[in-house]
Amino acid sequence: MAEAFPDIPKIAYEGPKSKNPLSFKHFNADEVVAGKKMRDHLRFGVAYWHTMRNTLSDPFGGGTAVRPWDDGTNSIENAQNRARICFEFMEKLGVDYYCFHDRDVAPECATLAESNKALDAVADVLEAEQQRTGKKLLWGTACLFAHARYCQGAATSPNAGVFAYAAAQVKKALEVTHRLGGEGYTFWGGREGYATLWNTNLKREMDHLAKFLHMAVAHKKAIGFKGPFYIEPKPREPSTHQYDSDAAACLNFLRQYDLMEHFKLNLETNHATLAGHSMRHEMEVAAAAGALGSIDANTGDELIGWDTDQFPTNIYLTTQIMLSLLNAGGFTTGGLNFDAKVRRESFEPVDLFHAHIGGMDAFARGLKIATAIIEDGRLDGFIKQRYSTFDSGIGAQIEKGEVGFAELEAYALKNGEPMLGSGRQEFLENLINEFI
Ligand code: XLS
Ligand code: NI
Ligand code: NI
Repeated sequence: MAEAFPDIPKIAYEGPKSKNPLSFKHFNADEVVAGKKMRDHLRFGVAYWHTMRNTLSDPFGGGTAVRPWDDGTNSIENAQNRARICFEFMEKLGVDYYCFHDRDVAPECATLAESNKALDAVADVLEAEQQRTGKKLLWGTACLFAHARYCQGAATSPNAGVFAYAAAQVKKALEVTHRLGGEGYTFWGGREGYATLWNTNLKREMDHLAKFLHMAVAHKKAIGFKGPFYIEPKPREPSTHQYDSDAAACLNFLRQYDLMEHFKLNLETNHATLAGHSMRHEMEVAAAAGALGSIDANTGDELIGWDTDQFPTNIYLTTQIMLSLLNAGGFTTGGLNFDAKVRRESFEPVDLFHAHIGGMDAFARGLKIATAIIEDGRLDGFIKQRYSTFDSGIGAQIEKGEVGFAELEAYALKNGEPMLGSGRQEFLENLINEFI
């Protein structure tokens, strides 16, 4: 097989002074930062759907991507060839993980049985390539949103036959993920929501979604898959409203339907901003519930109100993400999956390298900066101090549940107006800038 990227060398770390665009300035895979190799902190993943399958079309025009290795057909051979090229890409880039949907790696065929066979045939290649290269599957998922049958939802479709089809697809995708040693499995419900409430029984749809996920848990146990399930929140797009709208809504859903112990969250930056939150907010909400699982690393555009899935290059953003991640103890099964695509104008294969290198370097800097902030201790010290009235006396009694309203009334009557300290936001923003 001819190489897909003959002119591109293996991307090496050359340090911040290098002028070579095809090198890392900050990501040095085996360098130890805060007690761990950078590759083990960051656990980068390539998103198969964007990197291997996105033609860069938009609602106003067809694809622009030039991918000389792809013959443009839906044949199994083309799919298998693409799979090999994905591994060539990961090897040159030095990314350790990848993520896929069933229908990105293999074609959807005329029948479910044929689609399953096609998926097996591509999984043969994925398995062989994983063994050859040591690359690993971060998570797998089923595409329950592209085919016309899912236009009114999958697990929340008003049609039971569609629910069954979706279940069959997840069953297979889960089995293939398990076969490939996937470290997790993701549910993103792009069509699990509604376009209008005039035709929707919201309660019934949410009940169905919960049933579906319980069945998935049962099947996971049946086949012995040990990795976590992730739910990926997103408020809208493609549906007008999606049930998994943000981290808090997902956690509430999981608790309501008794699914908490089986799920963590896969948080995506652009979804957080679509929900009107910062990524850090979503991470802190998930971490507080012990449900911070994995990250879809990308970014949106402030001037555009949809999921633009751009590669993250903003050091403030990566610093915040890495700070929350380090404070939460880092990844276990999760990683930083680049759920991002090159711009439509960036259609050459080499652009895929520039994009990933930029994202990896941005996160490497975020990791180093966050580590420096933590080691410095002033930020954390300030926050500790800010809550210190809860460390002893009446505050400690409140936290321990030793007092009620009557005792607190007596305390307030006796002590009068409390002495409140400044929040010092500007001071802290300046402090963070010392590190960036
Ligand atoms: C779409 C989602 C999707 C999931 C996987 O917006 O981000 O790509 O990550 O189904
Ligand atoms: Ni995503
Ligand atoms: Ni997305």
